[in-house]
Amino acid sequence: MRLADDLVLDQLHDFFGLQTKHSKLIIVGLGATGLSVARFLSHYSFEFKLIDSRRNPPMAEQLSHELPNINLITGNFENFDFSEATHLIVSPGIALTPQIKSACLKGVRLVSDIDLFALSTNRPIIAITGSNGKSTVTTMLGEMGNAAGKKTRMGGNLGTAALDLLNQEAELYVLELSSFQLERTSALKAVAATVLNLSADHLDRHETFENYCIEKEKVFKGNGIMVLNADDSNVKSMHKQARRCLWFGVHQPLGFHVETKENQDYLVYNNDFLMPCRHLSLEGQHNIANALAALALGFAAGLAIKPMCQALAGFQGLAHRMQQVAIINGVKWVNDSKATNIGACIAALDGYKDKVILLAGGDAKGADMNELQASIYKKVKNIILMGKDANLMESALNNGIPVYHADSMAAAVLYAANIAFRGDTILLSPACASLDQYQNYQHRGNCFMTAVKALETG
Ligand code: UMA
Ligand code: ADP
Repeated sequence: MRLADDLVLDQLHDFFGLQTKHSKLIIVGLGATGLSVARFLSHYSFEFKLIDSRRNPPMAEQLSHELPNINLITGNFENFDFSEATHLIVSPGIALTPQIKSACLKGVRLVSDIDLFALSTNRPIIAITGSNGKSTVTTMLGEMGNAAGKKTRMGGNLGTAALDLLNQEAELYVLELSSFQLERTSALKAVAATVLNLSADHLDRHETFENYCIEKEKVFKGNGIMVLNADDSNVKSMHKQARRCLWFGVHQPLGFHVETKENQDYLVYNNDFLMPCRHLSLEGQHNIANALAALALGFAAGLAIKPMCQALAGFQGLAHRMQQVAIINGVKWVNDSKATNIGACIAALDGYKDKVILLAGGDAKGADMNELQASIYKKVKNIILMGKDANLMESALNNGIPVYHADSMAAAVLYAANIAFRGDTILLSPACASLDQYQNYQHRGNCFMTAVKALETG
């Protein structure tokens, strides 16, 4: 639900000193976030400019259609004077450049779309971050909330910009938040929040793993319940004695965890056996961790356990995450294109008993590829590399596993098909971002699936 307009304006004023008559705002970036902020600020009659470094920003046409009077400036930011603003709303895809930081040092306030969202609703917010599993857990919780009788809206980094979720009917919001969004957010007040897990990602933006963890920890701003992964030492160290905290973990008997009874594994909370793990449609230990996290967050937000378990049992998973694409001549093809970092690729490989043929590579985003070595050594029999950092990956692996370099997805799929035997699994789990060769991870996954389907028909 959206608060009444005068209440929202009061909150914006109290928290950020925003005033419709006096504040000068600049929205930086015209993607999904920029457009949602432009709609929001227009609704409250704020004066603002919109800038984007690209000549033709993706939402320019939509903006001119919806808000034809907005001043959009395109082109390089280098000579742009950010200090002419009182407030900057910088889209998550844009790093905080020295010019932006220097404007902030001069007193310009940084506000995020997530801040604006948090100050515009009094409905509970569940906030989810982590290196991997965010979209899966956010979607699980969306379904759980609705099953438990609360009109639940989910979005944020998942896809729909947070401000576009605001509506009168919503009773619960579930937000997936990235380190980029959290970096510039200060007004979040989730009733329950989690960092699902931490492994190196986006180091090209955050420079060090420590910086990245500091940004992730901002999801716990406010006084809500902290939902913490007992299996992850970096997450565990975020525990604060003074705060209410709920634990989850596959390997630790704390809070929401796993126990075996009569040879069957169950999801358990304290001493209550909630549901057998085999009732989950999703495979892999990491998805058991995701289910436990979702239960803990829903419980913290007051959702009833029974409908949450029913929703979990019916949850079929998202495309491009360990998605079985086809079985051709007894060979299983799996699309895990969303594995855009090392942690996701390791989780995928660790879920297999037998060795697989792995398709990997792309943009490593500054990550140390050596961390993949152990899992690849144990679980991969052939590796096919593609993309910008293929050579970097090969030199980091250096473990005697046969490597083949492919210059296209079609060539990679064809090669994999030729070396596979009946009973093998061929897994696309790139451990890298896709943007060096594709529009996004969906595009990469679709190219993989098209190439696999071509084998079937050809
Ligand atoms: N860009 C420019 N110049 C500009 C503005 C943007 O070159 O002036 C580039 C950015 O560097 C980036 C791209 O445009 O490569 C998109 O940036 P953006 O901030 O405009 O993106 P939005 O369209 O607003 O989408 C953002 C999130 N994107 C990013 O953080 C990069 C979306 O997450 C999110 O769904 C959306 O807000 C709504 O909340 C996507 C994502 O890739 C899925 N997230 C990263 C991830 O999951 O790893 C963090
Ligand atoms: P995110 O939104 O954080 O990127 P997704 O749910 O989209 O997370 O999954 C991204 C990738 O991470 C997929 O390859 C998926 O198989 C893998 N994954 C999902 N949950 C986990 C987890 N808990 N730990 C490690 N990897 C995971």
